[in-house]
Amino acid sequence: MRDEFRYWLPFLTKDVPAELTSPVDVARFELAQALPVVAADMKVELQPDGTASEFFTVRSEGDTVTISGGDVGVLYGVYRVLMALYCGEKLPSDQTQQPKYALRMVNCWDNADGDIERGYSGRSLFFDDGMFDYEPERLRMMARMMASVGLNVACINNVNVRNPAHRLIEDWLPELAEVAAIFRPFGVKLMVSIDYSQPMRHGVPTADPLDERVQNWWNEQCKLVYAAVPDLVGFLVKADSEHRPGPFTYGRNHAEGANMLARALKPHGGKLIWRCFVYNCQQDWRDQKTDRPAAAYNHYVYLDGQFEDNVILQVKNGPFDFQVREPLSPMLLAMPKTSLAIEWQLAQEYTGHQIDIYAMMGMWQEVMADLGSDTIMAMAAVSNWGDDACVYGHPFAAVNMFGYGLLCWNPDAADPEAIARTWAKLTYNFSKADEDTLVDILLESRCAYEKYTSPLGLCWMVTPHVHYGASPDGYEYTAWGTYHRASRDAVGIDRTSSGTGYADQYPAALRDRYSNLETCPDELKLWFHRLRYDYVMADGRTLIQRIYDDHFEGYDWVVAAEEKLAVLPFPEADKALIMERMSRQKKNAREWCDIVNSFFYRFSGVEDAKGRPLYI
Ligand code: GCV
Repeated sequence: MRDEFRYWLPFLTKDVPAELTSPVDVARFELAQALPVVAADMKVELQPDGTASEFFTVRSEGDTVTISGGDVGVLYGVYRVLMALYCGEKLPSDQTQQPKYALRMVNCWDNADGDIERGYSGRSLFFDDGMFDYEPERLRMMARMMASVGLNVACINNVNVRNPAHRLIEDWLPELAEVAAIFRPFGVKLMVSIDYSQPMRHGVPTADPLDERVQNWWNEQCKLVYAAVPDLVGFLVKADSEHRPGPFTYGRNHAEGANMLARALKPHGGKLIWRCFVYNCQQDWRDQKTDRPAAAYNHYVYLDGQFEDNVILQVKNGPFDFQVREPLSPMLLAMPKTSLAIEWQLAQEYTGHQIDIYAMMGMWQEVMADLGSDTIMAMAAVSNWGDDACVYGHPFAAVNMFGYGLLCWNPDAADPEAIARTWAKLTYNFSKADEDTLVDILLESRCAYEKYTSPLGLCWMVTPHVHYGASPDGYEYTAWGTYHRASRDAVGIDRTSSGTGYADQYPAALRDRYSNLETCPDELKLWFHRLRYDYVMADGRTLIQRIYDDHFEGYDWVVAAEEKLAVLPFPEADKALIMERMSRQKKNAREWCDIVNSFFYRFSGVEDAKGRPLYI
């Protein structure tokens, strides 16, 4: 069995032949191989309508099922029906489904040298040694996993476009077209990240978006790109962010910068996905006025309504950078006249590197509850794939890709427990009791990780650059705008109107919830407030005791999870990997617990009420 099949598609045994070029052919192929495995007595009929539409209708009566819909929709329907049958679910008598968002994107941060920025599961599936290098079967498998949960866009290269990745839209267009052809039968279209200063590699002396020579270069380049890949979704751009080039160099704002590219893409039906991860990464840590989370709102909100209609602003879920817990990015609630996409990070950069378990469904649910699913029109997520035998680094990290697909399909129905349970059933098919154990571990994993690392909204206590392991002061005196400002008496930053004012960027209800100490959730208390160590929390514990307790409890959870996982009947290959990762997670949790607790003990001088060891 190919490794990839292990994760939620256990009923597939054969690779999809390269000759199959339409979603309907793929749908028939998948059905033919899987139906005898999942429901040998069932008769399934496909009724594609010949359009590229993504909806599907499932009708079932007795042993007969009909799946109708658009050609891609029928493929989605087949995967859904196969998964439901495998899980023993009753099929609906008549149900139509269609995705909430037209763009359900996976962003790969793959570099042309084969390295993956923030990749924790091996090397690139697309590139090696400065050029395209891929195994078509493996890409087909990735496309298939995407289609099985309704994901439909893959951006194949890193948003930090490092030489020679700019060649993707230049002399590598024939190869790009070949990769697009591999993904196409699965309803997956490609997108590429481009370098804003790309014209300057070709004799244009500037990248000023208002300069005609720049505009002409992009207009001509887009003609070539779309001649090679007519269904390319468009370009993804990281500009003026972390030293990437952008319009600010020329005194232009980001509407002027984005619109220039959007106009070049528009005649071809292309979209411009413009990332809003823009902040001052050369801050003086002594500067208490500049507050990094406020940056994106300040750069973009005043431009609402000024973007071309094929521009989508892609905004990270939180205003910092994929920390273990963050409030919703306020700019997502402040641009009603602009198309917005939310960006998640499946790659566990700050959340355990796919060594520690961290299932993301709970976070999605919380953020979407504050956002409302109609506020945005697309979703993106940084991929957690690589060329490891276990594509996801940790087998359990696969639940994040699986769940992300379901989230994009219908965020209002993306129940964390249902996602975890379905994934567990498809992947391991345990007894109910064992499945419950696994599901509980997945659902609890996020809060456990938060507890032994940086609870209460602390953020940024990771080892600099690597972002795994504890270093409470590692980012404290740096230029990145990442401070907790712990002192002898207190910790945290006042972000209310009496402090940096960041909380005022939210609509009144959220602003008040966060600004008021009583209503601000414990998990974000130190995100929004500076508190003394003897501050008494709602449950009667002091802040310092809560910090100690969380760390010890987080570690204890890991110890208990290891014991529970050790007796679950995982397939051999997974078992070894899971237990190996678990022992690393335990070591990591121990380090975090002791380092952070000692850090605060040294400041506060307060002993742990329960007498557990704190180190001087
Ligand atoms: C792709 C963080 C990461 C970077 C990443 C950046 C981004 O800063 O550490 O590796 O760069 O976010 O999202 O652009």
